[in-house]
Amino acid sequence: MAKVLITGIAGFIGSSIARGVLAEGATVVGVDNMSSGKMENLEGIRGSVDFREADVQDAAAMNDACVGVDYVFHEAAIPSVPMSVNDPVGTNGPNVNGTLTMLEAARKAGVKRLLYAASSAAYGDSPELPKHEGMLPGPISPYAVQKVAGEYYLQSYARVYGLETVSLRYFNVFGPKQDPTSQYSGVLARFISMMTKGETPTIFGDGSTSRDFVYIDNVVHANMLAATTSAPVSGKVFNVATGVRTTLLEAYEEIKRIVGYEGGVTFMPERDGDIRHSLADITCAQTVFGYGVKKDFRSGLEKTIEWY
Ligand code: UD2
Repeated sequence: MAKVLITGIAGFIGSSIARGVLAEGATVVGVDNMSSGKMENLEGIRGSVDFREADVQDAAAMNDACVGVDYVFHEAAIPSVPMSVNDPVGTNGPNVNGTLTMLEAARKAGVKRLLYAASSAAYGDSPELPKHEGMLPGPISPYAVQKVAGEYYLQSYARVYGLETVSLRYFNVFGPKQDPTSQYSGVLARFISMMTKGETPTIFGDGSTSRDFVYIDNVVHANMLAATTSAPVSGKVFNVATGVRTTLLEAYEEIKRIVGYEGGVTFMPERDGDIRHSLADITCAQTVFGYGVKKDFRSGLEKTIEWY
C-alpha cells in the first residue's frame, strides 16, 4: 500500500485504519491534535507509526506530513452534531478549514488519492429510504453542513486541480475503541458499556428508531478498497454502511442477550434533532470498487462486546 498519512490517527476510526493498512505493509504517518484522540488507541502500533501531534489546520505541519505520501485518509474532525450546534464557528475550523488545508497539502505534495470521512448527516431528515448518493444533500446541523462542504471541496480539488479524491459517507460506525463516556457517544458504545456494568441504558423514543450500524472492519475495508481501486472514483461520493437497519430496541435486546444483562431499560423522549430512520443503499460502493459487508451487525456486536 506504499506510504499513507492518516489524520485523526489516535481516534477510533483513524487508529483502526492504521491497523488495517499496517497489516497490508504500508508505511504510516499519523497526525492528531489529541483533542479527542487517545494514545491508548495506538497501543501495539505506536512504534510502527511516524506520529506527529499536530492540528490539521496547521498548513506547515500538514505539508511536512504529506511528503512522499501516496494516500491520505482524512479522518480528523470534531465528529459531533451537538458540539457543532453549541459551537458552529469553533467546529467549522477543524472540520472545514482542516479539510481544505489537507487538500492543499496533498495537492502540493502530489499525493495519489485523498479519502475523506464524510457523513450520512449529509442526507438530513429526508424520509426516503434507503439513502442513495443520487439524492440531493439536505444538511441540517452545522456539522452536516461542514461535512458536506468538505465533500464539495474534494470535488473541486478533483475537477480543478486533478487531485484524486473520494468521499466516504459513513453511517453509524461502531466497534472496539469507540469512546462510550460522553452522553453523545454512539448508542451501541453507550449500551454495551452500561449493560456490561449492570447499569440501566436509556432509549430515546419508543425504540423503533433505526440505524444502519456499520462495524468498523467494514469501514476500514471500504477505505482500503477506495484508495487502491483502478475504477473511476475520483470526485465521487460513496455510502459506507451495511444496507440493513436495526432498531434501538433490537440492538438493546441483542446486547442484553450477549452480555447476560438482567436489568431493564429506561425510555425517554426522543432527542431534539434525532432522525427516525437511517438506512443506506450500498450498491455504488459494491459495484464500483467491490465493497462488501465483511462483518454483519451481530458478529460486529460480539467482537465489540468482547473488547469491553
Ligand atoms: C450519527 C453520528 C453523527 C452523525 C449523525 C448523522 C455517531 C456516534 N454519531 O448520529 O456523528 O454522523 O449520525 O445523522 O455515530 N440513543 C439512545 N440512547 C443513548 C444514546 C443514543 O436511545 O444512550 C439514540 C439517539 O437518540 C438516536 C440513536 O440512538 O436516536 C442513535 O444515536 P447516536 O448518537 O449513536 O447516533 P446518531 O445517528 O444520532
